[in-house]
Amino acid sequence: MKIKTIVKTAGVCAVSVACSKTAPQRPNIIVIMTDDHTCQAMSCYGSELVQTPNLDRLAAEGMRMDACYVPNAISGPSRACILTGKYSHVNGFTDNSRTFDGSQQTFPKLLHEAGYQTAMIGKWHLNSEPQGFDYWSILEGQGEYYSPLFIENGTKVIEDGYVTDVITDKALSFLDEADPSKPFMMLYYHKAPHRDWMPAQRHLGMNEDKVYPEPATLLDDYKGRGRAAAEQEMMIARHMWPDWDLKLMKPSELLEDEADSALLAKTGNANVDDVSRANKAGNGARQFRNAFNRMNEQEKQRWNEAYAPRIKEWEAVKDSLDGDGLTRWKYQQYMKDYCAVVTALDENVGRLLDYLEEKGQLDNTIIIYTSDQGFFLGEHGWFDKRFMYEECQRTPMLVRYPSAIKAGSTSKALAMNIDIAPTLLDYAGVDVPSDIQGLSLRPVLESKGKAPKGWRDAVYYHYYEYPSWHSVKRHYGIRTERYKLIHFYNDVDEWELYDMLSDPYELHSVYDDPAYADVREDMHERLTALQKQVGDTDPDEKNSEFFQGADAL
Ligand code: SGN
Ligand code: CA
Repeated sequence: MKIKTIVKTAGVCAVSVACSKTAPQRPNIIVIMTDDHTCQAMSCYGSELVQTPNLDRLAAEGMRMDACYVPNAISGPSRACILTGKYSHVNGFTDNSRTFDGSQQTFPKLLHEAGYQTAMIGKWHLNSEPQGFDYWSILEGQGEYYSPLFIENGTKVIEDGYVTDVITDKALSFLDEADPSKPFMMLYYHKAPHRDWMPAQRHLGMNEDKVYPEPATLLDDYKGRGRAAAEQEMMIARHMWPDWDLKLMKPSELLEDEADSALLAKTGNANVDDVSRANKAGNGARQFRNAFNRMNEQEKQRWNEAYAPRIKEWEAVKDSLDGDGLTRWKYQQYMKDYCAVVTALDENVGRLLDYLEEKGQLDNTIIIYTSDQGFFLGEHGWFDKRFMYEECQRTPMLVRYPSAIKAGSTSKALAMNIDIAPTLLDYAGVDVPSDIQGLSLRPVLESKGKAPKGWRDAVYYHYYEYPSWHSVKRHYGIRTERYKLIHFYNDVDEWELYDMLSDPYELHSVYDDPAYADVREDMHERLTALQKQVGDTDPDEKNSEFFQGADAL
């Protein structure tokens, strides 16, 4: 008898006859999340800055989501949204100063209860211990690029090597030891390419001769928008530090400092408490010295050799550069380092894919690739994120699961990172609790990216961390397929409205343009309705109590 193959929804049943007799096989799950990796630095999204062949492979063999948005473009909050499938005002983790209430419902816990082996490896950044995992090994706070300190099932351990490689080593070890009779779910969360973009030894100097294309808005003058865009502190020219960000300290300035070492021994991490505060006062040099001195002698030597030409060039040009020239020069250095860090990331994703393939596990594993939010790579003259502007509200999302998702498909359906939890529960055959606010992406993934009838037609956003790093004012808003309405509040009360079709770079708010009066009214109504739907009513008032202040970071 010829068995008729009905490739239904993958992992549930591939062969109708077999289905009736054997228990359905549940898919393995890997969520790859990077930190501050943006679509503009992925060749599968059309980037000309860097080649990412392994991420491109994920896109070519799966689906590239082109309209995936975060509800709050900053690390801890984004992570909490993913874990819970709920917005920040519901899961309680509104800004990086919060402590995640680990007793609440999360999708890893639900999968664990359903028999999955669960692991969390890499950057966690939620200030409380992970719950719901059989194995966890997390970076402390932001983590370090070299000799990173991990907390592994509660014990601190410093690992030799480069953070992106080490996180992958740990991921592969977990997979090696996993019980083959059960499915696994692994959160494989990178630090890279977070500031201060320190490349791996093998990539030192790899981009030094490159000249990167400049984004159209690199020399933005912030006219046409309100105070928030003008008053932020994330300008490449003014807020990107030569010592920390651009690696311009001379070898003689990098010698280990006794006070720094004592602090390092105490905290095990240069990026917490005292150092972080010192950094705010402008002590990027101290922070970089700490990061640098985590390298061994050979690594330090190679580092110094690699950066010597850049330092020499800086000495020659620094007095003559000002304004636009400074932005341009710094932008080039920023891209050299950021892209080198992305290269290590891409290589390591390749290692993971090769491993799964070799073990015959690639096709029965749902792989999601995303970042905790997008990032500015010079657009508007900026680095960092936080704004509801497109470069960082939008985040990459690739999904590979060949038996359900057509290879090389793309989707314009409005997706959010709170959709990850219900999507994975859905595929694992676990009931999606009714309090989860995201939507299962399964109908989109399984119809070549087409949104089903009744799919969401807008996404909500709310950012809270102000006053703090980079001085991005608190704001909330709504984005529909065409328009974006934003309200900046707290020490300001300003609205912005963008027509993304005629102004994709968000340079001219049309909030006060009479031609947009009807759109403005409609968008206000939609925003109010959406806030009611997601339970974020009266947002200006409620949030005064949320942020604990920059000192709590
Ligand atoms: C650190 C960085 C900031 C960054 C925040 C939050 N400063 O404080 O530039 O915005 O993290 O980033 S640094 O001097 O330590 O590099 S997040 O991705 O973790 O939210
Ligand atoms: Ca981040």
